[in-house]
Amino acid sequence: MTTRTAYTVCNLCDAICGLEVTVDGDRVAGIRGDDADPFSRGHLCPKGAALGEVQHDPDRLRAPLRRRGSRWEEIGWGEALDQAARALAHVRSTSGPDSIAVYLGNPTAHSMGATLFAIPLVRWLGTHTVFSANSVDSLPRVLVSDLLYGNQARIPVPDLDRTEHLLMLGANPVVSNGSAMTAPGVTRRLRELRARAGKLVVIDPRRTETAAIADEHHFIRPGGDAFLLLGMAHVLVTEGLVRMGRLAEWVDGVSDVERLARRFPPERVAAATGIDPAVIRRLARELAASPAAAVYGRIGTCTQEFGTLASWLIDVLNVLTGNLDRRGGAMFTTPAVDLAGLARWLGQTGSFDRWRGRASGYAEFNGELPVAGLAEELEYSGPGRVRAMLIHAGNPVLSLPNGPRIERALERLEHVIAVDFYVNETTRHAHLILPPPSPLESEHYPFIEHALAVRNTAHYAAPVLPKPPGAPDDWEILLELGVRIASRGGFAARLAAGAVGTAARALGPRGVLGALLAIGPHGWLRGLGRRGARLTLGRVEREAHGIDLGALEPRLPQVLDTADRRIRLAPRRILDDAARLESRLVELAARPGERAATPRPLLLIGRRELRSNNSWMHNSPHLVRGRERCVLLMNPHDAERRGLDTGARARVSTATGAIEVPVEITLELMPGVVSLPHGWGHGSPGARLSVASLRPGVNVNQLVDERSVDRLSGTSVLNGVPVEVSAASA
Ligand SMILES: Nc1nc2c(c(=O)[nH]1)N[C@H]1C(S)=C(S)[C@@H](COP(=O)(O)OP(=O)(O)OC[C@H]3O[C@@H](n4cnc5c(=O)[nH]c(N)nc54)[C@H](O)[C@@H]3O)O[C@H]1N2
Ligand SMILES: Nc1nc2c(c(=O)[nH]1)N[C@H]1C(S)=C(S)[C@@H](COP(=O)(O)OP(=O)(O)OC[C@H]3O[C@@H](n4cnc5c(=O)[nH]c(N)nc54)[C@H](O)[C@@H]3O)O[C@H]1N2
Ligand code: SF4
Ligand SMILES: [Mo]
Repeated sequence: MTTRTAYTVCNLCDAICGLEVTVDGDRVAGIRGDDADPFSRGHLCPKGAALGEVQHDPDRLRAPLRRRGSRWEEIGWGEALDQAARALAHVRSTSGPDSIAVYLGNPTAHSMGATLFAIPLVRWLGTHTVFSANSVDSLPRVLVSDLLYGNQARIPVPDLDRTEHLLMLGANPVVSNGSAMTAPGVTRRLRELRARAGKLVVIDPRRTETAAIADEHHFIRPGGDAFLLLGMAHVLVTEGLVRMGRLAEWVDGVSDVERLARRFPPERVAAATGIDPAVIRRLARELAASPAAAVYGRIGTCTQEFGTLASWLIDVLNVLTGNLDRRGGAMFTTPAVDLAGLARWLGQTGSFDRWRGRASGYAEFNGELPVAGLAEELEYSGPGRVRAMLIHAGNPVLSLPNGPRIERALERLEHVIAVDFYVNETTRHAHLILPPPSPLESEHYPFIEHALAVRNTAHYAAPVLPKPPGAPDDWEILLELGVRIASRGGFAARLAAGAVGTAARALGPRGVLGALLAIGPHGWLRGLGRRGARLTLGRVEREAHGIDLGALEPRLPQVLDTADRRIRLAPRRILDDAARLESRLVELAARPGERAATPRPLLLIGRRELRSNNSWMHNSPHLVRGRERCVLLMNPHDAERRGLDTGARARVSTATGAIEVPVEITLELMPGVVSLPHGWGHGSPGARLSVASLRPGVNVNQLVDERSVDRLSGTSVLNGVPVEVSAASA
């Protein structure tokens, strides 16, 4: 058998590690981190190492499946695409575009082809009933970028390798490998920060793996970040520590922010955070004193009651301390493919509240509705009600709030079409499943991750293994669906579909990449290419380990896409939302029992695990072996009061649902807070996940009230969910 070595870039998370894959014939014999990758320098985590198991997983689908009653039959690609297109075209022409619902899941954004082809397909379908993982993830973050900088894709990233002081809230990169901060080998980078005498401060209701390697960790009451950050802003404002430096020239609204901050002294917000006022003051002074500091937040600051306010205040602190766009601060990237620039050029820098969900009433963002309204929109029974759904790379039954209600709504649809390679908790309700190639059978160029990376790099990878003969790529599935739906229209539509289809097939994602690289900031078409690093598709393809394009560079004011090219630090919508903070303080003052550092009732937060990837890698034997991971973490004080011991089973309930899980008692958890991971709850009848079903875990999203949102953005509250916990009856 011939053995060869191939190089690729892992697309499972934001870290984009280079992988060295050893292939024996058509089998993956081993996967290592690619030492020659200038960015990831050999880093690898257990998920990347498990890609071989995904490749050879007998449960992974290689051909389309059509449901026949309670059975599945394998069918050919031509027939499958025709049937899917016929169903969608019929629903669209008889009930209107909104009667087709769409969900785009997390892996859509990690797929080179789907990134380029999914949005155009959805736009072209013309439906308003569109949802994505964004509203359980980064929506507050992108909304703040839209409001402040005029472009949702301009997201400041901590200049991790040069910062002297990192204040991190609601993120656990040692486990998640970094998110909206592409930094492969992030643990090493954080250790290097400390080794150069920098300081890492972590704010989290759990003493996380990241907190364990930090200089300082402070427990925070879930949902308390906006209070903490406002308290810190208060200190900056009242102690004369606002030093914006060169930023002052471009920032509007500072006095509005100052006025707001003055109302929230640390002593007033302390109870809502569980953090001592003296500590809040010191955190602010130390942030201000550092010559190069960054404030950074992620899932814990986004998917909570005050998600937009907290995300906004992170940028506010970076601006007030002069750290935005400063070396070692929070910087904008200069990626080889300039998505934000492209968005500006296309006039797609972001939109908010142009219309509302017809059943749920939630505000639109970017032509999408928040998933908080998904079940309601599916259940809507008025004219143009939803009859069909296209689910791309998503498992909403496990991933979204009140999964069981979504599941019931799916069961009632006439056509559910899933682009996915597993029959899982969601796709078991599909009528057709169209499986894309595996990650090792796909080409990669991490457009989005490059745009959020702590260094500018470019990494293209050709497929490591051939896909099954005749099988389309993920992007081809999306393209062919569109072309086939369009071809069912009149003569002109057929003609246009034919032309667009031919051009798009000829170009493909690689062709688009070539064009985007050429016109990008490092591209050969830009006369002023940086330091000779002129990129062509050919060069990017040849350099199999990826190309380093240097450290982040200051980008203001060019990156501002507001009409007047200024930063709008105090958008009206956000200032108005601050009223909610006031009323929460009043509420807490009226109920002193809740005020202390120990929340009552218990507040549930989420957790990620190194060997788990959202809802879909639990069918890998290597990842699920060892100790049980779907357990409820609980502080000894709270456990004891409920008569619970490690290993006991607890019943966790809310008004939305109840589950039973094993308990693990640990001092890691702030008293009054409990933690469960998401993405579990396998073992549904009809799913084909033979490994995952042996250790199914439970679906935490059965507990989450889908109507509980950050009021401003519509983002689901996944952290800080009030729960009752008791010993499970035998
Ligand atoms: N309670 C709670 N819920 C959460 C979270 C939380 O912290 N707490 N986190 C939320 C977050 S941040 C996210 S991003 C979501 C993720 O939730 P989802 O959007 O559902 O995404 P995944 O669970 O990653 O994967 C979904 C599906 O994609 C398929 N898939 C994998 N790769 C590909 C591919 O290349 N192409 C196609 N077509 N399919 C593919 C998998 O088989 C799987 O069925 O979960 C959210 N849900
Ligand atoms: N191994 C692994 N890696 C992953 C994933 C995975 O499933 N597994 N998922 C990927 C995805 S889709 C994403 S979006 C990223 C997410 O990347 P991260 O945001 O870094 O990941 P989390 O572990 O969810 O970290 C959120 C932290 O917020 C804390 N927290 C909860 N509530 C609050 C609060 O109110 N305030 C504060 N300050 N903290 C709070 C939690 O305890 C947790 O430590 O990870 C990605 N990487
Ligand atoms: S850290 Fe992320 S990108 Fe790197 S190997 Fe693990 S899953 Fe893949
Ligand atoms: Mo995510």
